[in-house]
Amino acid sequence: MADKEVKSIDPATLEMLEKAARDGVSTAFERASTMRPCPIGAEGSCCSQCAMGPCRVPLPRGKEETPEEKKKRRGVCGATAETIAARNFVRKIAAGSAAHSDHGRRVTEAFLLVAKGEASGYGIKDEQKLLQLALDLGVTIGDRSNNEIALEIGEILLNEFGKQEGELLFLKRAPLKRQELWRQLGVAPRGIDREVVEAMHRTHMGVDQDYQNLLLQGTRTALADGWGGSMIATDLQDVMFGTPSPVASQINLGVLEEDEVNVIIHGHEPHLAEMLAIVSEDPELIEYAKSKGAKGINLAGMCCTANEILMRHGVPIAGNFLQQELAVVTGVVEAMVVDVQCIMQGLVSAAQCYHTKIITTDSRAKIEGATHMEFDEHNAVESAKAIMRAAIDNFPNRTENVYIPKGQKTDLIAGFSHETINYLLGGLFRASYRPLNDNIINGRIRGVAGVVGCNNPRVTHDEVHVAMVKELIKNDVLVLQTGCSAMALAKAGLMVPEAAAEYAGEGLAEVCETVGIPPVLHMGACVDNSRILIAATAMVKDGGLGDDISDLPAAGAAPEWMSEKAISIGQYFVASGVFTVFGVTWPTTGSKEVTDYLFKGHEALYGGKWAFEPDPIKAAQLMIDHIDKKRKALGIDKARERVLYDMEMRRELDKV
Ligand code: BF8
Repeated sequence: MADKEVKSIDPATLEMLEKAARDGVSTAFERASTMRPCPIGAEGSCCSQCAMGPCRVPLPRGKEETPEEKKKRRGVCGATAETIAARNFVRKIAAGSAAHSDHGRRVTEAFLLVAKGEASGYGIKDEQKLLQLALDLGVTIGDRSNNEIALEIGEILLNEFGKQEGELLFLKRAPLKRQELWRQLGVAPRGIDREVVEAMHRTHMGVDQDYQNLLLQGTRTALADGWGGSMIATDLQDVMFGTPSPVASQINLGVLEEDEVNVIIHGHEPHLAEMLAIVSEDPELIEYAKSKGAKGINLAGMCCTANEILMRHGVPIAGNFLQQELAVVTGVVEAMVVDVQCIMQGLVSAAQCYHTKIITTDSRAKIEGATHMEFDEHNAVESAKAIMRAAIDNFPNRTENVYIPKGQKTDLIAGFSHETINYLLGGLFRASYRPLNDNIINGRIRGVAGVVGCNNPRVTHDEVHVAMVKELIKNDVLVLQTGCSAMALAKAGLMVPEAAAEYAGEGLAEVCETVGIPPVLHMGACVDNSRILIAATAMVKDGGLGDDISDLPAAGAAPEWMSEKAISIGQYFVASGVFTVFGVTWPTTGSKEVTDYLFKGHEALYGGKWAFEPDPIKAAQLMIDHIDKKRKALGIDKARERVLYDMEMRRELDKV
């Protein structure tokens, strides 16, 4: 691991941090070094649910707690450290699930406008996926028009949010054994909003005060995210905007252009980004940009919106979460257009040092000091054009204080949706995961890992992601990625097919070279973790690797997490049967019982469990050990041993 004082492993980030310091601009990196995390909050031992507190029940420092001391470690209402840690954890899940699901709801509402012909500029781009969705949901196809089918699908899926009874329809996509398990445990979500509301109710003062029971509701709320809100978002976005297929692009702050109008779209929901991608090529607007002295319009993405338009349009990415303020520090960004989630309020004060306009576009997310230009899906083209014109009008206001870390951009291939992987592996006419399963069974591929999630300035930016993924692929583990983690690996040059020969173990490299894919596959934004659930289910259904997700030689990780959404994602992966490792910090350490329940007890319940390991190599090793344990249980460890022996020999040969 690099020195803790090293802020990032990314040279572009380091260069821009120097400029930020010269310009006197505050960034998250600098604020993190002056703001020590509250140790009581960090371990989940602060309860602020009522005005008798906030109550702090931290573990004693530097000594073992006696049973007497433990008895006294309670809030004013008598809540134990267990109840408090579980409440805090479940509230994080509720917030994360709400964020992904409210995104899903907005997508569904936009989808309904499209179906009714009331959203100019949008349409149904992936008819095949629309029809597949109709089959999945029991919607009659017959000789109905796409819009009629879409209308019924949209209404069914919108109902998933407010449904009070039954269970979410997409749960049926999971392996049968998993569905049964969820029913037996009483964690099958009934309706998305209902589970979030119930989680908030049960964590209110004086309600659920049994940590295991609280965490069951945490699971139900998280499943409502992964197999509900997020999955709905992914599916409907694919139908409206196209299912991603392999696309080449570039990433990092070097994608900004000195002589063009630079517009960065930042946030999560892709409707506006889609429209900006289209209008950025509008000849009239390009002429308008020229009339202001620019050579053209350069659109780039930031955070998950970036992933959405990268996957579907190849729009370059300016950076991941911790680079948002640094993009402004270049001095060449005319507008940073934001919608919801992961948008730092610090952007506005950074922008005050330059000419950059921070444009908020969603009534749910306004920022004091930003310019608000509400995006209206009914008039999407006009709305997007107005925003683009505001950016162009700002070009003449640029000062001399500009610096782009030139050359700091890396090639990448993205667009690995579940459908694309299926097609690449099996071919158009018999798309399947069979070749992947076969290569896992014969040991060329040891297993599969999902490495996802955020950046966090408490650790060296991007370092933990990159070190973990390199260790995994070196050990023949195929890595699936989303979110800011995917961007870290793309910047490090691992998302091109040539990376297989350079970084992957012999078996994985051989498979990647045969299929022509990188050893690290970019599957999209954080809501697209639902694609990983579907891919895992497809592997189960293809046979030979057990009959549930928990049987697969697979693991998950969010090594630089910071967001409540990451906790929700982690919990739905665990509850879907996946061993999931988080880095940075762990939010329940204030209660040994709760932590043990998540780290050990959950395995007996779900076949998946949590782990915490901040060291990326050790964390990767935990994942590999888990994968090997699953290989052994499946009786496919022998094939792998032979390959390992070959690798040993190869290493010996390398030494000669
Ligand atoms: O949803 S990975 S920092 S951008 S929360 Fe945010 Fe984390 Fe990035 Fe996307 Ni996901």
